Amino acid sequence: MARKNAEALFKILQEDWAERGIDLDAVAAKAMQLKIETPSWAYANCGTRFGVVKDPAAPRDAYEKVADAAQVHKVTGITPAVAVHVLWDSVPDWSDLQRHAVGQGIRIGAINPNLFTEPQYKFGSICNSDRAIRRAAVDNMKACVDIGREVGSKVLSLWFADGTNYPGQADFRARRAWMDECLREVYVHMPSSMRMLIEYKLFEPAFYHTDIADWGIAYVLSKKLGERAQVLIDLGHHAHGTNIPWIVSTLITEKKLGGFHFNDRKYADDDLTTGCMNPYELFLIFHELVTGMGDPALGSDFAFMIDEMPVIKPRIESMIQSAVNLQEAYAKALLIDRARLTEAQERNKIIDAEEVIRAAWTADVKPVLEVARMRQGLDPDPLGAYRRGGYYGKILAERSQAAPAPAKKTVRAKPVAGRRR
Ligand code: PSV
Ligand code: MN
Repeated sequence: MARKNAEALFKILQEDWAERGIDLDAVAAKAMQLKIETPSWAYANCGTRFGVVKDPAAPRDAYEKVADAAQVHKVTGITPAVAVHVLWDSVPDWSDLQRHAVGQGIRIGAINPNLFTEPQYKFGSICNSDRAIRRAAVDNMKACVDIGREVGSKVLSLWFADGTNYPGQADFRARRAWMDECLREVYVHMPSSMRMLIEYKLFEPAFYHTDIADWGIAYVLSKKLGERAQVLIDLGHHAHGTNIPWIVSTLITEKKLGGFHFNDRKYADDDLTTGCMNPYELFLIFHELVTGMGDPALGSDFAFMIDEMPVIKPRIESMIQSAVNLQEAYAKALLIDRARLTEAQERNKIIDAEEVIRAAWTADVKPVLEVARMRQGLDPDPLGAYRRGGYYGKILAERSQAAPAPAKKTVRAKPVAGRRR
C-alpha cells in the first residue's frame, strides 16, 4: 500500500541522504528510467511437470498476452515491452501484433525462438546429430531474426535445451562443432541493429550434460561470434552458491553482458517472482550493474527481462510484484555511497565497506519510488492501482467465452521427414 504521507517521508529521507552525498531526486528519476520486458509466456496458463494450472482469465492468443503485459506497464511505468516466444506466440501478421502492442502503450521486445517443444527436438536442436533437424533449428532462428527485423526488435534471445541424459549418449566435441556452425549462420543473418543473446543453464531438461551449461561456454561462443553476440544470465540457471554478482561484474568488464532473465528460486529453476526469495542477491546484482554502468567505457545497453512462470499466482499481479521488486533493488543500489565504499576497500576496512553496502540495503526506498511514480502521473501503488482498475474481472468475463479464431499462418519449425547426419 502507498503511504498517504509519501511526500513528507521523501523529504525527510532526502535530507538524510543528502548528508551522505546522495541526491534522492536523481535516484527517483533513474528508478523510473529502468526498462524491463515482461515475458508473454508468463501471462498464459503454465504449470509444472505435474500439470498445468489453469486460470479462466488466461489469454487465449498473443494479442491477449500483449494486452495483459500492457496492464503491467500502465501501472508500473517501467515495463514498456513484451518478449515473445515464437511458436507459443505465432501470429499471421507480426506487424499487426506490433501495432496492437503500440496501441496498448507497449511494444514487442526480444524474440525467443522455441527450439525445444516440438517432438523433432527430442535429441536436441543445433547439437542434434541429424543434419535435417539442425537445419530446421537454424531456419527457425533465421525466421525469428526476420520477425525481429519486421517489428524492429533489437534482441534475438537464444536458449537451447540441448544436452544428454546418459554417459556415452553423444559425442561432446561433435555437438560443439555443430553448435558453432549453426550459431554462425544465424549470427551472419542478423541485421547490424540486432544482438544475439546466448542463455546458459546448468541442467534441465538434460541431466547428464547440457551443451551450454554455464556463463563460461556462453562467453566463449559469443566471443567467437563477434561483438553483437553476448551472454544472457537467467538467475535460476546456476548451481547453488554460485556468485551471480561476480559473473555480472566479469561479463561487464569483458563487454559481454547482454541481459538478464530475472526470476527467483529456492531450489532449481523455480521461475518464481523476482526478489521473493533472495532479494539481497538481487540488490548485489544491481550494485555490480551500477558500478559497471558508472564506467563510461563500458556498454550499458543491457536487456532486462523477466522470465517467470507464476503457476499459482494471478499472473499480472505477480509480474507487477517482480517489476516493483526490481525497481526497489535498483533504487537501493543507487543509494550506495561509492566514494566511501572505494575508500574503505582501498584501506581494507572490511566492516566499513560492508556497512556502506548495508546502509543502502536496509534503506526504505518505498517513499522514493512512490514519489517517483507520482511525478510521472502514475499511482504510487502499482498493485493497488491494478486491482482497483477491475481489469481481471473484465477479462474473466470476456475470456470465459468462446476462444478467438485460430491464427491463419504460423511460424513453426519445419517438420523433418527422414533422419540423416
Ligand atoms: C529455460 O528454462 C528458460 O529459462 C528459457 O529462457 C526459455 O526461453 C524460458 O525458460 C521459457 O521456457
Ligand atoms: Mn530464461
